[in-house]
Amino acid sequence: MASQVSSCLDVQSVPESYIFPPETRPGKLTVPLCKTNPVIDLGKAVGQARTDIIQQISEACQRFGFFQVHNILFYSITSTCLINLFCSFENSLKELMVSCKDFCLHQTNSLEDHIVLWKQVINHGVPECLIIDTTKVFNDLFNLPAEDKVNVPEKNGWFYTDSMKFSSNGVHLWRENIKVPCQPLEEECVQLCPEKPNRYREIVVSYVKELRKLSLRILELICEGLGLEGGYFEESSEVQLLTANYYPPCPDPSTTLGLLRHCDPSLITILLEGDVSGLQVFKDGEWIGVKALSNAFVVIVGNQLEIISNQKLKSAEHRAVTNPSEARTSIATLINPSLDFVVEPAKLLVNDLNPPLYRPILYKEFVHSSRAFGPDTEAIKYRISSEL
Ligand SMILES: O=C(O)CCC(=O)C(=O)O
Repeated sequence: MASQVSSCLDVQSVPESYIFPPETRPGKLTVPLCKTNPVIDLGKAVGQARTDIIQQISEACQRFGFFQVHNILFYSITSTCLINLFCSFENSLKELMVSCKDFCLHQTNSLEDHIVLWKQVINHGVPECLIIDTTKVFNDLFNLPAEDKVNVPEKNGWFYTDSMKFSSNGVHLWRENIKVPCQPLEEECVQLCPEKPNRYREIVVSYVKELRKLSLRILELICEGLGLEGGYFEESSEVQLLTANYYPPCPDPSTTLGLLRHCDPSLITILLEGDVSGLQVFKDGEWIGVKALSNAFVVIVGNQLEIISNQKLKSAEHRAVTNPSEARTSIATLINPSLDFVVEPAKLLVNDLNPPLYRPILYKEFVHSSRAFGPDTEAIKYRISSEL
């Protein structure tokens, strides 16, 4: 990515109002990286190799708690490929059931009890050129002069915030951000795109459509992995939101944060990390870095999925750190319920032995009772356990 510098944060040393107190700041710059996680080719999970692949998946999950996956669902539909599609689907399910075991707070011996927190997806079917174009369009947007990025929400529907607006107890985050509503993708929503950069509307509309398809496919796998009837998440996935972050190079990343620790208020989030790493996930009491991979997505379970699954799925606590040399742009699309949707544990997943851990709540209430979409997006995981 071209090195860009946000005018607001083009500084030689970190201004005091951006320095977090010692207990919140990232401190050490090198955290363990999840770079040794295996890449598993689900397309090979046929015939004799199938057992091997299942074995690799189990080992990966025991050792790393996550893995990267090839061939998740995307084959052209010829009669031969349909068979592959079926096998991949079945194995994707298995993978969803067993992955990220290490991240769960309450471990049990049953694989079915350990479900996905997050994992990276490659061979996801989103055209690479679209990923490149989308990244470029957001880089261009963040590089526009300040007056072109001005936020006029009532008129434009999108929310741009510069770094000065993000604060936690008076400390600013090292990022710029834009939030764009994108589903229901009606004409009105399309018209609400920023006018600049020129190709923004065309590219971002294509991108959110592709990402919606990918999200719904992954949700279908999760649905089946949970043992819920097909289409269970249809009603709870009506809304889609895009949020893009721009983190300029920072003179002292050990004292600053791009984004505070938080869990997503979504059902599911699909994050394009870009080519520059900066995402960290909290695992076993420490932060681990998620290595950025070109053309790969990180799938993050959000709070609503944690509630609906009655905590069989755990939302991942994550944050974004900065780095001294490269600007970083990340693009997340969140699938959310509509505001009037009542979020509650799925009836099929609760019984006398597994009582509901959350009371039903209107999504609107959830959003209002938490800083779900605020500039700080603080960890709201604890809030859903203690206050719902
Ligand atoms: O930039 C990142 O890697 C994380 C972004 C994120 O967590 C968010 O936008 O909610």
